[in-house]
Amino acid sequence: MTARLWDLYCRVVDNWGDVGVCWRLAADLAARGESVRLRIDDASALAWMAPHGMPGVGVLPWTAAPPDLEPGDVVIEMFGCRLPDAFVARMAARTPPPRWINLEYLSAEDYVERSHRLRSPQTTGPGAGLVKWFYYPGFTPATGGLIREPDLMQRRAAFDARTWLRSLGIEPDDGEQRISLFCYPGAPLERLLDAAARTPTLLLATTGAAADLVRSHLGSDLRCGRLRAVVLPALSQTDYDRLLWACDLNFVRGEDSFVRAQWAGVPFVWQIYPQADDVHARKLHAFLDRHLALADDAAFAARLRALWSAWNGLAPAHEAWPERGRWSALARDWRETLLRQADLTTQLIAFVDDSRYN
Ligand code: TRH
Repeated sequence: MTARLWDLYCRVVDNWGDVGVCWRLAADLAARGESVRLRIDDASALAWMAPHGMPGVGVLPWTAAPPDLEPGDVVIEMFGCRLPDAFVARMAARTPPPRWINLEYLSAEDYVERSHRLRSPQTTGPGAGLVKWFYYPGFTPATGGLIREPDLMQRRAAFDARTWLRSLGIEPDDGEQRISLFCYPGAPLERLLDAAARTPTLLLATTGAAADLVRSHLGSDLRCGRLRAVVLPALSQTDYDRLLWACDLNFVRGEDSFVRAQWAGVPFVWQIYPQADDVHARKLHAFLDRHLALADDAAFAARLRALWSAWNGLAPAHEAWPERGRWSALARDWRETLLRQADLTTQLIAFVDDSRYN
């Protein structure tokens, strides 16, 4: 099969998830022999997120009038970022026209299964005559799946936390629980610290908002009770995965780290990207509904939902923490469920090859 040429357009709204997801997809496509041009308006985060780049991925600036490049075989409009008209016009002039896909944000809500692979004929504008396809990632076989590199589980299984932590200059203590923290400003960290400081805990705070919060709560010695904290530098995506694998509990946010925590297979708490009108509350509970359907105890499920709600400022501070043994079992069972569905890149390539979706 000759390698296809994929054009991925990415507009960085804020935070790191837009570029994070786009890079993972571009790199995963290239690792499977595809050729990818990632056109992005702010590639600065890739300097630390993917310092070595990826053979097969060209990163190009998304300027107002992109250079006259012949559109590739597939054009992916990431998160509905709206392609430049001049490029769409060239897509319409190409024979055959490229497959045009709008890859949407991740959600567990029911509308995703109904909307996945929706056909949208373009009747006006520079793309008149073209068809745009809506592609939704998701948690069920009726969706486009989740990004999962083919060797991810093998790498996860072969990982040694102690060795990796030492490579960062961190000496792990077997008696400590290890918690990673990646959150938005304003996360209710004091509740987490109060609970975690009662037992020996190593809190690994990621760069940015998490580090700032930890410093403001713990001061320069980064300790409270039986908890000690370490502030990490900005990690590559590969090392961020290793951080999640090295911990017993992961606090994640947004979209990409949220998915990567699920592949880590250990308990996690998700801080969802806040949206107006509590739209994010519906998204959070839609995920919990699916996730907790695997929980075998109603009281445990209620405690986990209460913890996630409090962490997202959607409910008063939670009381009891979920029992860790059940929580670990849920994380493993949930990952097993997800591993049974084809990964996003495999499904996307099959979608592009499927003549029914021309
Ligand atoms: O940064 P985020 O909050 O991004 C958000 C979400 O993507 C959200 O859906 C979107 O609407 C909003 O941006 C605009 O969280 P997320 O999605 O986890 O992306 C963070 C990326 O940064 C992810 O790819 C992991 C990566 N990362 C590293 O590579 N190294 C690090 O040290 C850290 C902390 C993160």
